[in-house]
Amino acid sequence: MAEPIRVVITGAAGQIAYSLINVVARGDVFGVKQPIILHLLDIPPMMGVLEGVVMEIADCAYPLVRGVVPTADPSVAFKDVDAAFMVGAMPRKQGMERKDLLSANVKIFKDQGQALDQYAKKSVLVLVVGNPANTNAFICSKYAPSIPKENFSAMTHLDQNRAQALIAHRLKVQVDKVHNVLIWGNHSSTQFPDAKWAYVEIPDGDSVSVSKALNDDEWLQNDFIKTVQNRGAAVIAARKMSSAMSAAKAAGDHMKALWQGTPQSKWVSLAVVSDGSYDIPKDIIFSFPCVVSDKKWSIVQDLTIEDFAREKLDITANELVEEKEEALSVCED
Ligand code: NAX
Repeated sequence: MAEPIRVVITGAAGQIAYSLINVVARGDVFGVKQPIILHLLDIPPMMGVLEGVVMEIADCAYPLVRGVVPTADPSVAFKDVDAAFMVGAMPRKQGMERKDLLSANVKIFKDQGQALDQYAKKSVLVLVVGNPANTNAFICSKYAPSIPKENFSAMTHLDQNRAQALIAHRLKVQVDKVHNVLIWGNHSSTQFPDAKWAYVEIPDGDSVSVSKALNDDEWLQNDFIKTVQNRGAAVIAARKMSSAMSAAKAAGDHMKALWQGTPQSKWVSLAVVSDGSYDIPKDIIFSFPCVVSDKKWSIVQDLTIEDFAREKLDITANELVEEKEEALSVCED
């Protein structure tokens, strides 16, 4: 058995963490041969609740969990961590736009970026889930200058899973037969869910493009995009709380892709620092199609961007540039 790795989950007393701890502790993310020490960070008023979560972790009798460190102290939470799930933030309430959340949450990510910089391993892989996720990841990275920018990413995998599931449902195929459905841009309603490069496995072992299999580009360019863009709001309207089980599953999927790599010819949507690919402004955290190997992601290159997609990429990139400016002004206050 390998030496245990240290994994921090922030917002550990919250609803996403309640599902995510199970995903991580079972071995779904780092592998069933990788023991872990769980660091659980929340704010002081939540320590009583966190105590109950720690009791439940013990009661789950997870063989891979070799230690649990519940704390409200970032210097303890981020000490020597190998992977960080940055979930802790104020969740979006019904009727609230993501922009309203920005000023409240960006400061949390400034402080936690500084704590990561000071206490975490330099190789730490940081996944930001708390909203506005892309911009929080930008701020977190900015305030952790000793950790490579490439180690920070934000989650659009939930949007990707939603898009993949929607297409599989429409095609009446099993969800894991659909591949390379992409999310470009911000984890917000400006995101661009893109099925142009997606394909579906067919029974004879071959594959066919989703566009051909569906034969309904009108749906792919309209209702499909809108349904994925607004799925988070639809879940809030129904549940009166934001997505939690599906967010935890997606956070596990995202970190697994980073940690274990992506299979041959399978792409994953990761919101990562832009290097100017596809004429996206440099330095914003933008969701691109990526492949991962040896814990390093690279952006899939040379996809043809037609006018329809160009317009959508520019809308979501512009929103991220604006969010970045707003976040910087909040942090510099
Ligand atoms: P909860 O309110 O259930 O839990 C958040 C937890 O974070 C609370 O226990 C709170 O005390 C804690 N917290 C607040 N400030 C903290 C700090 N400074 N340090 C450590 N912990 C702190 O929210 P939950 O439903 O778990 O959602 C968490 C975040 O995920 C929200 O920002 C939410 O908007 C975001 N989401 C992101 C998604 C994505 O796809 N990127 C989808 C799901 C979700 O909406």
